[in-house]
Amino acid sequence: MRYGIIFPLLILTAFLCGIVGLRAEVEIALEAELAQEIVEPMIIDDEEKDASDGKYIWMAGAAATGGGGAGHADFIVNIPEPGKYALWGHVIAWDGNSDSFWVTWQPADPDENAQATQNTEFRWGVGQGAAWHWDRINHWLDGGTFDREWKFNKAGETLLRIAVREDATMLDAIFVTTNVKATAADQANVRLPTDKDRKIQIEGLAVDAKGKAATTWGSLKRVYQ
Ligand SMILES: [Ca+2]
Ligand SMILES: [Ca+2]
Repeated sequence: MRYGIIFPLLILTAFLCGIVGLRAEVEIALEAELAQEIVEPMIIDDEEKDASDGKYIWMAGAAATGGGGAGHADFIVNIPEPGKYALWGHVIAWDGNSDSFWVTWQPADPDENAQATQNTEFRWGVGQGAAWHWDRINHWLDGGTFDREWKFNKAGETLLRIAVREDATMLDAIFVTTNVKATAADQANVRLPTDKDRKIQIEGLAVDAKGKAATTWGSLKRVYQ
């Protein structure tokens, strides 16, 4: 009789473990200032207090005024499994003149220069706030603002570009997750990069110190051609 109870319990345990295993999300924390390539007038800065690891990126400018439209940061994000992904940014956006970026993530998105095309599919309307806060990357369409998600058919290197739309919008860190359902930062389990995250971000790509960008771009092309 005892075995008659234990055996189903074992099966139930295995089943529950399976469910837990399936629900484990991919989570990658990136420092904005450790992007593989940062093109001016997007720059690394350290004047705004309380940024993760003391630094962030932006196109310097005054709040409440116009300006922007040039410069970007490129991140090679090595995703460990195919599937749908969401992005969160740790940001400061002072006001309505300093609260947007252009975002493309290839190969889910096309190789499109959103600064040139002004395609609203790639326009991120950044949640405003004068202190660092998390904001899920959305697209701010002419008909409304909706959370974005990206679908990748295979694991490997992907290319995330955050490009300046309005100056004075600040980006401190990025959180990558397969949890596309969470609409609030705490639900998404967001975190700022740890020392370990920064180490992975730097060393995970340091295959060839010379011409690192060329190496990674070359491999990106190979993976997705
Ligand atoms: Ca501005
Ligand atoms: Ca930072």
